[in-house]
Amino acid sequence: MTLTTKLEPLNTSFSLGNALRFIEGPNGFVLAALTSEKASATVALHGGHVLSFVPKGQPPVIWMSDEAQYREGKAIRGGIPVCWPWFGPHPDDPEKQAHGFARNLEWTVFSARMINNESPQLHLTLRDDALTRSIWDHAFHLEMIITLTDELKVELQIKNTGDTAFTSGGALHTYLSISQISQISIHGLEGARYIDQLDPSGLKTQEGEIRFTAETDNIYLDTTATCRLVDPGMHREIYVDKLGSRSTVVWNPWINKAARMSDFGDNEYLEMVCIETANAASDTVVIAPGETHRLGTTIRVASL
Ligand code: TA6
Repeated sequence: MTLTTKLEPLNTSFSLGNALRFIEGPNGFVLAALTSEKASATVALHGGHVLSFVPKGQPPVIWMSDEAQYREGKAIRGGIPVCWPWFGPHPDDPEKQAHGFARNLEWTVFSARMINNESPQLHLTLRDDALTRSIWDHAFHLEMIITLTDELKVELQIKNTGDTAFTSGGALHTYLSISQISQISIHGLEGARYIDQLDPSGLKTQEGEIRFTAETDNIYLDTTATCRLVDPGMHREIYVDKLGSRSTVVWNPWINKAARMSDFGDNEYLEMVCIETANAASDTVVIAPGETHRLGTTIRVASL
C-alpha cells in the first residue's frame, strides 16, 4: 500500500480542514497534524505517539531526538511514547520488550472532531490480536484521545475486554524540551518517596526541588501531584498535570547512557528531560473484566 493510498482515505474520512489532516512523516510514517488557534501538534499512528506540541509564540515543548528512528516494531525516540501494559523491563520475562508493546504497534484512527468549534480532538484505538496475545495473553481495547487547545491533553483509556482481571502498568513517557539540563528545576515532588533506579538500595525521599548533576532515573510513588518544570533559559514553566496516575518518573540519561543509545545524540541529554505520567512498581492497577482505567496527562506552559 503506497503512502498516498493510506493518506487519501484518512483525509477523506477524518480531516477537519486545517484543524486536523493526515500528512507524510519520516520514512513514510502517517502523521496527524493538529492545529488550533493557539498551538499545533503532530501524532504518529505508529505507537499512537505524540511527536510535537508547539504553543503559538513558544519554542517546541515536546522534545524529539535528531537520531530518532522510524521503523516498524521500534519506538520513536522522544515525544510521548505510550508505554503499556508494563513500565520498564517486563516484570517476569527479561526477553520481552521494555515498556510493553503499545508504542511499537500501528494504531487505528477511530474518529476526529472539533470541540467547541476550536479544538481538534483525535481518537485512536489499539486492540489485542494474535501478536499481542503471544506477548501478553489478555483481551484489551486501548483508546488514545488527544485534544489540542493552548494545552495538549492526552488520555489513554484502558478497557479490559476479556473475562479475567489483568494488571495494568505503563506510562505516558513525556520527553520535554529544555534550554539546558543544569539550568532547570522540577517542583511538586517534594517529600515524595521514590525508587532510584540507579541505586535500588531502598526507597528515598525527595528533599526539595529536583535538579540534575548526573544520570537521574527516579520513580516517584503514590503521588498525583502536578509537576512544574522551571526553565529560566527559555523564560518559561512547563506544567505536567496528570489523571489516573500514582507514579511520576523523572529521567535524564546524562553522558554515558546517552552515548549508549543509538537513537539518541551524545549531547542531547543537555536539552531534554522526561516527566512521565505513570503507574509503575507498587502503583500498577488491576482492571476487572469490562472495566476501564483512564491514564492522562495535560501539558501546558506559562511564560516566566
Ligand atoms: O523512564 C525511564 C526509563 O525507564 C529509563 O530507564 C530509560 O530506559 C528510558 O525509560 C527509556 O527507555 P527506552 O526503552 O525507550 O529506551
